[in-house]
Amino acid sequence: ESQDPEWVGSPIVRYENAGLMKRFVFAATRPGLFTISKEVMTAMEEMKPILGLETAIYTHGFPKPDNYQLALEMEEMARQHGAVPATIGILNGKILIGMEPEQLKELTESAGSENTHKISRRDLAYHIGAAGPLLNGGTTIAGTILISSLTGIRVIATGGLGGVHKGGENSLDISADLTELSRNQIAVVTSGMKSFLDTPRTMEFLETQGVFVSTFGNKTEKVDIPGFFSRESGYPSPYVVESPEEAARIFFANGRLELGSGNLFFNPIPEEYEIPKSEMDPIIASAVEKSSSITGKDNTPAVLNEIVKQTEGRSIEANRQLVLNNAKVGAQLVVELQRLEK
Ligand code: PSU
Ligand code: MN
Repeated sequence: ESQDPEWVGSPIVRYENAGLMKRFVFAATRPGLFTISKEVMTAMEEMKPILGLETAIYTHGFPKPDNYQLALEMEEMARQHGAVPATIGILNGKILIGMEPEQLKELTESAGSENTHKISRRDLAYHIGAAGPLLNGGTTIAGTILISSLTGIRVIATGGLGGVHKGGENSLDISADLTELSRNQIAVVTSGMKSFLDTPRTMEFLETQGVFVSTFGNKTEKVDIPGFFSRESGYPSPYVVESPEEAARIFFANGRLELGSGNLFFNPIPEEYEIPKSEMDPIIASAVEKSSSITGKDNTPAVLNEIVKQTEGRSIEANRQLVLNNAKVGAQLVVELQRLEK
């Protein structure tokens, strides 16, 4: 049991947090740009803990109709642990922050259609401003961080982080998730970078960009950066954090220091669902090889598809379980953060 630092709850902290209100105002004063669901709007007004959720995982990761079920389960998991879920995405040319079940259904069912895209920073303005048919989009971690940050949402839960791709030193394929993390004060709960990325280069990039990287575990043990489907990656985590409460304190300190950069909290897949590294390694190698001719934003979905095939669907269940567990931990983190800020 650790005690709160003495600055928790002081008048000066309350004064600093008044800045948060400005961001809610940003969303509220831009009519037509964001559509905030009733549930999320009420949570904003009442300063309740809000957990941001991405949607590229539904439009470009999970097969239909499981993607819709998962989206509902993610929201329910957040609610069960005291947070209001804000599922973020683009539907018919509008940025949604929080979705009604029918909207979630429409977006997830549109996965795979030619007007449903994967949305990162560079894609955002086009999808709400372009002429032509109304577009849909699943926001990546990068897109979700960006939109969350504009609207005062500080914690997001997700599955797998983008990173530096293998061979990235030549292709320059480096996920915008990393740069977005470096420029926004957001806490992201994820189970590792996607298994087929270049872990050490991704870590170097994050270090240069000043992003705090940690993994949930026991400080007295050696803890790896998790390998997504596996708990191990062979690469040590620079920091170990023991609980969502501790994560909230670190992120809170990050905010008080106005570092401007994000925090990564890796949450390893629960043991009972992991696919051991020894089993995954050859599958990943072959999936990457088979998808090597597909470049840009289509590479990630192609590799993931190949992994699903080669694990005969086990990777889907592993992914589902880890992402649900992240929604739980993300909710606990934001609940604790809100307590510290009061
Ligand atoms: N997990 C999946 N499918 C995905 C992603 C994660 O099962 O498509 C997404 C996440 O949204 C992540 C993004 O932010 O892939 C990174 O893609 P890229 O490497 O193109 O930046
Ligand atoms: Mn990329």
